[in-house]
Amino acid sequence: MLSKKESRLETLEEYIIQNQNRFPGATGELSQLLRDIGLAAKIISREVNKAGITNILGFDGSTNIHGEAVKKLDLFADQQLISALDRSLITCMVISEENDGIVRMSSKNGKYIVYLDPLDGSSNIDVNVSIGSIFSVYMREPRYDSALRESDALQPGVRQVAAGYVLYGSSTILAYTTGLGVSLFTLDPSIGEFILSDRMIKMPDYGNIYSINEGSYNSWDLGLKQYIKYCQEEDQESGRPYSARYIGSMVADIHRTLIKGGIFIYPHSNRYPNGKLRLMYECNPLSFIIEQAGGMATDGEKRIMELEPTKIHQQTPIYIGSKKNVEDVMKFLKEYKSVP
Ligand code: P6P
Repeated sequence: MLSKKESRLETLEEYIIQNQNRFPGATGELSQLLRDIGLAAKIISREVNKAGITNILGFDGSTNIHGEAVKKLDLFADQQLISALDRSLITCMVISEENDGIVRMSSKNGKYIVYLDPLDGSSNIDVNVSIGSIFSVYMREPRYDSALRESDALQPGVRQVAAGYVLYGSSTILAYTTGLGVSLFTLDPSIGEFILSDRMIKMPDYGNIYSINEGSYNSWDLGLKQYIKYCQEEDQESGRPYSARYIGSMVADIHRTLIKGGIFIYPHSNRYPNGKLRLMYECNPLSFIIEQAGGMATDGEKRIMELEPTKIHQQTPIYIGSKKNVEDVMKFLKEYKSVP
């Protein structure tokens, strides 16, 4: 939390402008894009927080490209974020979990490409568990023609120029990074502003929480089974047994990991041979945030942000969190890799 002397209210807009001045030659367009996302987040937060009393809960009858029933709030969030980004004409295309292909924006010449998971964890909407929005921003590659192609969007996570999430929980929190550290903002609904609550946050190097859906235990690699067994053993010096925490909403699980340390794992399994979580609009942006806060994110072998994407909706296993915890699980995966 901010010290007393820093308690002067600093809004997201003020902070973005100040941050922009740290980029020589900044045009202010990325700042505008981040403000657009902040505006959409306020509108989504209002709907999420009153969803129980309007008829926006439940399903709208359609399914997304993954065959998942789309909830009304998913659609609302998708529409709010896309229209907010479209208005400032600096984004040329959006890729969203809720849309099959690329969404072409009004301006074909916008310099940014934005990936969105408009409302991640939507299976939790109807049971009032925290959900989140995730965004990831790339520069459009200068090319010989102005035609927009899906391939323009297939860039590794290390090329992100900004990324972040909004967590709609007991309060609404926005976290973002442009590569100069991670800052957190808490929405004050009484004034409709995101207020700076943590500047340049650093996560614990080591934590005693592990987060994984143990329902898929039987299809885990032996190394992962051995690591979880290690987490559950008594060892006071290392703070084991760890606590198990799993919300089933990635933004909420990652936010807890950012604040308290530990590790979040979504491995490959029989049901999800390539992992369930999406590389481009879940794993890359959240890995950017965690790395900027001093943590680590891999697919069990390689750094998430160095994976070369081949499809905009591709999935990947992910091991993400405090550096020491991720290093520990990778040791187990490597040690037991050749064991049948
Ligand atoms: P499971 C939510 O549907 C989500 O995409 C992530 O937010 C979350 O981490 C994961 O899936 C939960 O998946 O298989 O544990 O229900």
